[in-house]
Amino acid sequence: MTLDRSLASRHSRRRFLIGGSAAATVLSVGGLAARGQSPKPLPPSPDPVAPAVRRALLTAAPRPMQLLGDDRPASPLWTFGDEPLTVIRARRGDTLEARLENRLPEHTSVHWHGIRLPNAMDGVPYMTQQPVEPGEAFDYRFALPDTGTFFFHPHCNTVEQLGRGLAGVLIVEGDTPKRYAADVLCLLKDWRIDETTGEFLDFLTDSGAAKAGTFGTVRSTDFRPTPTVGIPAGRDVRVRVLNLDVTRVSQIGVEGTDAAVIATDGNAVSPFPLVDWRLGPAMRLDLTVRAPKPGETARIVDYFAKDPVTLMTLAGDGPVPDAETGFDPAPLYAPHLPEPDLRNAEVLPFTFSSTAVNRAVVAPNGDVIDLGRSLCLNPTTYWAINKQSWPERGHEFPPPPLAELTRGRTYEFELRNVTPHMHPIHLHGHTFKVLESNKVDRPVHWADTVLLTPKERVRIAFVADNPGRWMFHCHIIEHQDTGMMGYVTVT
Ligand SMILES: [Cu+2]
Repeated sequence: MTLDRSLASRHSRRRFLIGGSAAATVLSVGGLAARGQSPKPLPPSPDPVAPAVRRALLTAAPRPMQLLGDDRPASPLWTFGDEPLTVIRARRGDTLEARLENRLPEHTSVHWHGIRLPNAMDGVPYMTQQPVEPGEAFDYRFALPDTGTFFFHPHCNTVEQLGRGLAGVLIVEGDTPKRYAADVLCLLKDWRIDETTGEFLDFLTDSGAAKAGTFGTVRSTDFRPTPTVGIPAGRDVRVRVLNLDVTRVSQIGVEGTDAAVIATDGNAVSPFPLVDWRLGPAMRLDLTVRAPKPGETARIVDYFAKDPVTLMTLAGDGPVPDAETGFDPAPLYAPHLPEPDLRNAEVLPFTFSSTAVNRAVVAPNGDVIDLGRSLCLNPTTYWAINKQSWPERGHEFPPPPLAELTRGRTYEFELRNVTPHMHPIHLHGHTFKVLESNKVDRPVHWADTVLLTPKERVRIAFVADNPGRWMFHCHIIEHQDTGMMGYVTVT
């Protein structure tokens, strides 16, 4: 298959964004080029061979690090290990045993974003486990049913804990029929730091929380400012782009070489040319990129600005291969996910809105909840799902579920964003199919997080096959922390 980049659609999109129109009425985010081709079926995934137990120790602790450079003051990061980024690699079918040791001054937990795991391992304090107090430990143990690019992070006071860097990447291998010449991480994260002192600024501001979120002051890719990464010249490499920021939506493109999308949120799609793809917080995009010739460079960019922002420079290293071939991204193995039965699906509407009035968080006895203790929320709410704000009464007193789902049944969620802001909506414990939108042209794809643009309606579908109480929330963390969160039950 030879991919032909859609220059026409790129130009029309670029024209569209001039003037910084973040809320463009019609968006071209990669689907246009895909439309012309009927997607080829992906090769079936082989069964795992010799599954193993993978062990990881996650010691959550304050670790000052020099984010701004060697000659600049250190910032008080919180991390899971001595390196700024902890990466766990395993294979599909393996069992992950991860011990969390909490050496932070407050309680925490680990949520494994996108992993279809048992509810008790989902890492949501009060909902699926007791919070892990300072000095305590918790053992996570679960099988890894899916290949792909995942990550993990706390699920309480997330705006600060993730804001200070507490996150890691989980790569589940076994999805490549053909080895790539390199496997590159491109992890996007902003930092709210005072560049003079290195100290963190307020993680949550009322003005940000009530609107698009509070943006970082310093951007980074792989914890560095705009890194240059050498890749084997003239070969096809895999690039795993992860948006681990708490706020910023990026619009990913590649300039200077060919690139194709091969997976969304870790789930394989029939490769299609990357024009650009909006990546909200928590979303991932796997790309195949043709490495430039020796001495030449290409760039991974964010188009969500007046001028494209370079996120990473890719430099062609070493000799060109003897037999040069055209760019032909090999598809990954097909995902192993239950196919929704759309003809018999129950349709449930979910409306994402702002709240009419900001409310204090009140306990059943009328007391205002002591937020210093629960640390899971902000005292005011700005957002709601189906007019219900989380939490009305704190994580310790969960509200009723947004929906009660019957195990084994297919559900179609109609997600309606009635706000003028973007919301990346995440469902725990399940992977859903993004079917269609009234505004954005995307190919049908699997995801665990879908970006709702202003006034957008999106239909998603999935089989509710995983019993438990599953959080359903916006992944702009200030929105999550100020009301845009709920849960569904599967019984
Ligand atoms: Cu939101």
